[in-house]
This record gives sequence, C-alpha cells and structure tokens, in this order.
Amino acid sequence: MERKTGLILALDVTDRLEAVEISEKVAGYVDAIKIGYPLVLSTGMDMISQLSKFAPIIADFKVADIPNTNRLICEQVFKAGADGVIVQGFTGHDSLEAAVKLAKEQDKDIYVVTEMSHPGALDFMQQVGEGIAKMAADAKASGVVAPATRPERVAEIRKIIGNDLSIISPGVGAQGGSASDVIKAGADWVIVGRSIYQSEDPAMAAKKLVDEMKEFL
Ligand code: NUP
Repeated sequence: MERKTGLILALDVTDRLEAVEISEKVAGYVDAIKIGYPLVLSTGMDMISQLSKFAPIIADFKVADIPNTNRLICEQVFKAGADGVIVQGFTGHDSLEAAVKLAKEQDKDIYVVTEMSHPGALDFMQQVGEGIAKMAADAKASGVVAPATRPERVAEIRKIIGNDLSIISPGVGAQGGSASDVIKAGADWVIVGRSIYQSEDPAMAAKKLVDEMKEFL
C-alpha cells in the first residue's frame, strides 16, 4: 500500500448507498478503505469491488482458523477484489504462514492483529502481543495492527518488527487515541471510522486528520 496521507477509513456503515457516498467524499484523503463484517454482512461481498474504485480495500475479517481454512478464506476475499486482509495472530505461525503464502503469490497484503485497541485487550491479548509481532515479522507479513489507544505499545511493537513491516493503527477519535501521537510513536497509518463517517462533513473530518499527521509522516 502506498502512503500518501497516512489515513485509512474504517467504513463500518451498513447501508450500501451511504457507504458509496462516504467513500466518494473522502477518497482524496485516504490511502485505503477498510471494510469488515458490518458492511459486508449487510450488503454483500460485491461491496468490495464496488468500493475498490475509490481506494484499495483492506478486508477486516480478523481471520482466525486452521491453515487450510485461512487460505480458503483469503482466496475468496482476494478474488472479490480486496488488496489486503486482516488476520488474527493468536492462532499461531502455521495459520499465519498459510495466509501470507497465498497473499505473496497474488501480490496482496496480510496484516496481523497483535494487541487490540479496546480495554478488554488487556485481559488476554496484551500478554501475547509482542510474541505475535515477532511471529508476524518472521512470517514476512506486510504489517501488523496495533492500538492507537496505547502509543507506548505501538512504539514497543515497532522495536520488535523493525522497518520492514508497516503498522496500521485503529483507536483514534471515538476510542480516545490521537492520530499524531500514534504516528509519532511509530505507526505508518491510522485507521479511523466513527470520527469520519458519523461526522456532519466526512471529507472535512478526514482532511483535519491528514493535516494533523502531515508533519510526522
Ligand atoms: O484492535 C483493533 N481495534 C479496532 O478498532 C482492531 C481493529 N480492526 N479495529 C477496527 O478498527 C474496528 O473493528 C473498527 O472497524 C475500526 C475502528 O473504528 P472507530 O473506533 O474509529 O470507529
């Protein structure tokens, strides 16, 4: 994924027309659009190709299965037109490797969730986040997903993965994180949903974030 603005839109709306309208408005400010279960379950998989006209699509399906099933899922998502897929890391190295192998064959990206951004991630995930980051680097994934709500953890994860992998970081705005803080801590992109798509003026909200991050990219 090419970095121009550092912003990825998380498009968690459930209406097809709204999804298209928002994408059209913010297309000039985002490097990718992340879509997940809310939008795909309500509108269908063809939403991926429809929105790919505006920006590359990252499918946030947090794939978490055995290697063969991970491969089968990623195959379908890439076939539908996505450029990247988000997978969970806690399933272990073989599941991740199956996804990465397929993605590399098709020149696509796999992003691995290390530690999630919500408070409940401290219950279990944080303890294994660094191990997952190391595994993602060993497997040569394209990048990891790390929490904008905890920039200090993003900085730790950056130390582990080095500069070959990118960090895409959700948790800005509605979840309390700051875009510029997490970029300063080592993230390459922020992923922002509600602060953009629930705004009166999504394009202006996206532009504000891009302007805020510009000097730190
Ligand atoms: O750790 C994660 N936190 C998170 O919020 C991993 C994610 N994939 N996400 C997703 O990022 C979440 O599902 C949503 O699509 C987006 C953040 O949206 P918002 O809080 O900016 O509305």
